[in-house]
Amino acid sequence: MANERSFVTISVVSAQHPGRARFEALLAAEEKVEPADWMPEGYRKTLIRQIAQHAHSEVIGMQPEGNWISRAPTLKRKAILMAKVQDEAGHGLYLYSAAETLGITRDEMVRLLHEGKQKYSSIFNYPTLSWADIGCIGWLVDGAAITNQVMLTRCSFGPYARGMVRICKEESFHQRQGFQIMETLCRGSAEQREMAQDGLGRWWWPSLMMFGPHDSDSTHSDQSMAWKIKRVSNDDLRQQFVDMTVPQADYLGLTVPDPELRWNPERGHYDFGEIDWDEFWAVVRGNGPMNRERIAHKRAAWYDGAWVRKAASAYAARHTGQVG
Ligand code: FAQ
Repeated sequence: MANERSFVTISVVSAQHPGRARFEALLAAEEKVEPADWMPEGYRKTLIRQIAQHAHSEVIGMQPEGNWISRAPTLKRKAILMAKVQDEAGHGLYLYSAAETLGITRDEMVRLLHEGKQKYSSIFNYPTLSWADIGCIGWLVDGAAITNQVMLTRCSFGPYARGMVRICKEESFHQRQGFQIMETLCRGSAEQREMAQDGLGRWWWPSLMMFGPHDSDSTHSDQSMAWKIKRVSNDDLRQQFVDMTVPQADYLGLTVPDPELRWNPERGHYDFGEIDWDEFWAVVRGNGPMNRERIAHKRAAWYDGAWVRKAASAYAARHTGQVG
């Protein structure tokens, strides 16, 4: 009985933590929660999960485009692609830094990724088979990423929201360069138009999958929306992306590979077909076309680069007076 009473006391105390009222007031006032503020443990864990997954996506996302740097069709395209891929590395670094403010280290996040305990976006498990795929990644993948990330600039957690502002600016340049590659191909030879159409055919559905499962199947959405981490639901964002992108495909003269796609004047939105959720979950669980290669490459780069990290931290330690 004594034990039961002390349990009740502890629960009441933790439910009434003095920081909770301030946390809830910050959310209600649309102000930012900062790392030093009290926050519920679930809020902290959700942010670590999402930000780490986002950071890993940016870093693994360098691989499909990196595959074409040595084969870009002109020097100008090569320079643009190199800059874009480096931007993605930078996005990963901003995001790892934002997650570190929540009490996890970057080494720990990388370890969890390598052990398959943290995820990265399904989209990066598809191969880049032609130059048009580089156009499709910029146009569709960066387009989907921006659609998702604009709402994250209003995320309740300050470091994530601020990181997103800068990332969105860079992603819009990425989206434009991808669209321009598609435009060039679509105005080119019959073979180039065919390449562009083939790219759209392969990247359309995986791009729609980036937004995650239907709202009714989403594990985290309700709580994340209540905490103002996510501000728009998976299905609403997916609809926004379809509504934005279909007119762009029409402008390019390309056919979206969905026989059910049509404008619905009553809804004021495009209706579209059902995603192959078996494929989505297979990719998320590690069985997509490129999952094994992506992680093997990531792990190899981490281990091959160990000497660089060691040298850099020895240099930093020396210059901050932490050694000899
Ligand atoms: N892939 O309950 P929900 C980019 C998982 S950045 C893999 O709805 P949540 C830039 C989800 O984690 C692209 N897994 O989850 C670039 C959860 O599993 P868990 C990355 C997915 O978190 C461009 C389960 O399914 N962007 O592209 C996916 O509320 C070009 C249930 O799902 C971000 O990460 C998926 N697509 O909503 C870079 C944005 N979808 O964790 C290079 C930030 C869902 O319980 C080149 N993240 N899952 O084991 C988000 O907004 C959210 O995390 C969602 C998912 C919307 C992705």
